[in-house]
Amino acid sequence: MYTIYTDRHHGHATDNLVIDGRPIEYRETPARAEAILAAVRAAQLGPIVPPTDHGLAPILAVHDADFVTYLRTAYAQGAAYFGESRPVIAGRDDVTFARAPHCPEDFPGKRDYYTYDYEDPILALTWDAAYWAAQCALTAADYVRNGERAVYALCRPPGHHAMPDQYGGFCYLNNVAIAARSLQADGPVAILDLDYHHGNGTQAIFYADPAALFCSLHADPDFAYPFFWGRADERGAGAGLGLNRNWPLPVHIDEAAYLAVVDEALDVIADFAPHYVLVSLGLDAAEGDLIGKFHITTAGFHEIGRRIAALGLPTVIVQEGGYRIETLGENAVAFLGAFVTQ
Ligand code: Q9C
Ligand code: ZN
Repeated sequence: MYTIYTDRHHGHATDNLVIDGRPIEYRETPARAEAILAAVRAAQLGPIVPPTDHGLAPILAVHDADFVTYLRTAYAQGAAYFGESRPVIAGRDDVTFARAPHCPEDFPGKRDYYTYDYEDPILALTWDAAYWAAQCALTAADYVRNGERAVYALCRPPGHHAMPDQYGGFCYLNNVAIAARSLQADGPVAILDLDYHHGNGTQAIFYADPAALFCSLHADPDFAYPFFWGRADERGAGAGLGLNRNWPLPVHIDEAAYLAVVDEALDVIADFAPHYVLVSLGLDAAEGDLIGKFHITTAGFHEIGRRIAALGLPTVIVQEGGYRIETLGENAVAFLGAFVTQ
């Protein structure tokens, strides 16, 4: 199995994030991707190759142009506005909020318009990292389009919380959505989101799209980020009505119950008969995760992978969350290995 990876993500890193005077431990770190990379390499899963550059067009097929322009220029705009270079970040921890009706002209207004929460820094190289993460997903899509059974995009930063025109939840560009949109040229796609958190960005992007089925298993948003999205009655709209499926789960669900829900989602996907499957692989559903509270074991991740692989469809696997560095690598390899052995 090919793994698509670039070290361009290293630039998106901070060890002294301060919000409202309080230091925040930002768990979306370079060490996450490095731990997975080392495990993929040690397990000899297959070639590890860099992304090719597809330019901005496939990104603009998902995200609004003004939002992309903002992401590209936010750091410089902030430096110009404040007269010094420093991370661009809104003010409060762990809050999501309703969107303002229009984009203000002045920088602090713009800054808060283009995000829906308050804990993600834009650093000097954040755009660069996000851009290349999207290119990783696009390159994985190319391989699968050209006949590979399954390909893994080791994306960082993650993407599934990124909306068409707002970032949040550690996500700036929606990598899986960008890959999915490019694959839709060949036919309908299904996206299965296994991250502990609801994939609200991906849901929003494909909500009314009749050529994309979105299925998400996640912690009940009554108790978990992103709070305002992910309920079972969010079923899609217009021509996409019925093609958005959410399974909000109890925050301490056990593995057997979780696997039964995976089967439900796979039945829905099989009925849809997509050309391609894309998996948002959040490893924060793992036992002992520092943010997620599920209890999926390493063996459980292999079993989930095995059941998805049994669909027999060409599959793009895109890395999302996962914050327990010690077990990220073995869980990723357990999941991915299920696609290699058949
Ligand atoms: N103060 C992904 O897993 N809230 N994003 C964390 C810590 C945000 C997770 C709470 C969680 C976002 C891709
Ligand atoms: Zn997550």
